[in-house]
Amino acid sequence: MKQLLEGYIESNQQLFLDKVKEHFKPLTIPEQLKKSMLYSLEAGGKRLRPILLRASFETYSPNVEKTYSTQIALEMIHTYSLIHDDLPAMDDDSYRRGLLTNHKVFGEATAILAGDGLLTYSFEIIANDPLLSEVEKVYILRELARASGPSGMVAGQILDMEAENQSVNLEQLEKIHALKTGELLRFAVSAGAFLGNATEEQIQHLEQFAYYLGLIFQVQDDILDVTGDEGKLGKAVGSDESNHKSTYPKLLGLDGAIEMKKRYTEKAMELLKHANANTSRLAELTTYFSERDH
Ligand code: GRG
Repeated sequence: MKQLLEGYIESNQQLFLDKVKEHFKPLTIPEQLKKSMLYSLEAGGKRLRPILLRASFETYSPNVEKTYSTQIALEMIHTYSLIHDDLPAMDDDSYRRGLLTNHKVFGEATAILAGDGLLTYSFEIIANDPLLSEVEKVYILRELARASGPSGMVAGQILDMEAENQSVNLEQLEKIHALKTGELLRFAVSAGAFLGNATEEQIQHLEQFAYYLGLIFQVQDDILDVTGDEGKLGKAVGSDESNHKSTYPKLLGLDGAIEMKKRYTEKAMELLKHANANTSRLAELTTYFSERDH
């Protein structure tokens, strides 16, 4: 079962990279900007958001070609957010996805512009997709803007910054993560279901599931900071980043964080059970999110 899921994830990663090349090859933009955008976009990464979108689509419909532009746009926005998050003005990180961060290679000004380019080009890619109807384009563009913008991920980022060195309770921590990381995951699930012709009711149901999936993703991220290789090497306890941020293990202890992840997973699985569709792929991905080791 695990191998089948990994094969599914890997084949989509390869397809994803092929499609990225198709979209960037004809693009006539300043060479350094293109290099900087592609450096981060092709730098690896698990491509969890694209696979989630695809799995949600396939819950309702088989014709996945229709999802590629939205998969790419979503990952481009995620990548822009990581480039900007790594800048000295934000988290000031030197490494990401095992490589030097974008600003360490191209300089701060180019990294900012690469992020801006990824963000805006993502919308152009969707608007130009001949496989999407006008109604689908408007829906996807609006929902992507909402999830990534000042009511979504950007709001989560500023709340996270404001919470630095403050004591934060569980409710506040959940709010930060539901916005900062959860909104793009929610978009992945709802956009996939919408393009697959799910009903409004089915989409709303899956959005509730995606809320818990986002929290599972984040609590596991925090757990890995303590127990994974980076944690063992001291990132979780020694670095500036780890000391000023609120995390589940800091708030609840490691065992409490693991228990919380279990509760979120139960909620997510329960919601999937009542989704009125074959949600087995989404259930497998939920387990994968909860048990991932990097
Ligand atoms: C700069 C507007 C703006 C937003 C940044 C998402 C984010 C908001 C910052 C990332 C900070 C961070 C490390 C959050 C923890 C959760 C997270 C999003 C991890 C990275 O996502 P993965 O694990 O990364 O999917 P890969 O590299 O696999 O794509």
